[in-house]
Amino acid sequence: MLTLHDNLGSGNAYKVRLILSHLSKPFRRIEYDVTTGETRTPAFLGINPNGRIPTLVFEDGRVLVESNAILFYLATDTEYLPDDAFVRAQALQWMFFEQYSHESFIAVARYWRHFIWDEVAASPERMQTLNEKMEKGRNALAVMDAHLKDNPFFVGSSYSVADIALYAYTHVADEGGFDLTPYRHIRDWLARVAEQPGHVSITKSEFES
Ligand SMILES: N[C@@H](CCC(=O)N[C@@H](CS)C(=O)NCC(=O)O)C(=O)O
Repeated sequence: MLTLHDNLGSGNAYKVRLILSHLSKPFRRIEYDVTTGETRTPAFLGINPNGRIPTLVFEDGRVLVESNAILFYLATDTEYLPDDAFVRAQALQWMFFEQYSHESFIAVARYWRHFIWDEVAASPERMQTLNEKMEKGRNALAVMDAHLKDNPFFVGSSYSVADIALYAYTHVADEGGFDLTPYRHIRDWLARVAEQPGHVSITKSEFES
C-alpha cells in the first residue's frame, strides 16, 4: 500500500489526499507536525532529504516528493491528466504558476496567520513581508479570476491536476487573510471543484492507519 507522509493542515499534502480519493486508491497516512521540526529528524531526512511533506512512499520503497510531481504521476493515464500533449503542458504551466506565483504567497500568508501568528505578529519585519506576500497573492488571484471568466476549469473543459493544484490553497485563502468576495469566477470554480466525484475536505483523514 502507498504511504503518505502527511500533515492535515497542509494544502500541498491535501493535493495528494484529494487525487488519491478521486482515484479511490487506499493509502496509509503518517501525520507530522510541521511547526515543530518533525520533518527534520534524521529518520525523516533519510526518506526525504529536503525535510518536507508530502512525501509518498511506494510499496517497492521508491519515494516521490513535491506535491505537483506526485499529482502528475498519480494522474498519468487517468481522466485527471489531459491526453493531448499541448493541453498537458498547459496543466504543467498552471502547476508551475501555482508553486511560483501562488503557493509562495498565499500558502505562506496562511501558514503565518493561521499556524504561527504570535511569532509573526511580534516581528515588524515579518509583518512587512506579510503585506508584500498579500499583495502578490492578490495578483495571483486576479490572474486566476481572469482565466476562469471564460473557462470552467484551468485547462481544456474538464477538471484536471491543474485544478487540484490550485484548489488546495485557494479554497482556504481566507485563513491567510485573503477576501475572495471580489473574485466571483474563482468562487464559482471552487464550487465546481467541490462537486467533483470523490471530493474530500482538507481535514478528512479517513484513510488513517
Ligand atoms: N514544493 C513542495 C513544498 C512542500 C512544503 O513546503 N511542505 C511543508 C508543509 S506545506 C513542510 O513540509 N514544512 C515543514 C518544513 O519545512 O520543515 C511541495 O509542493 O510539495
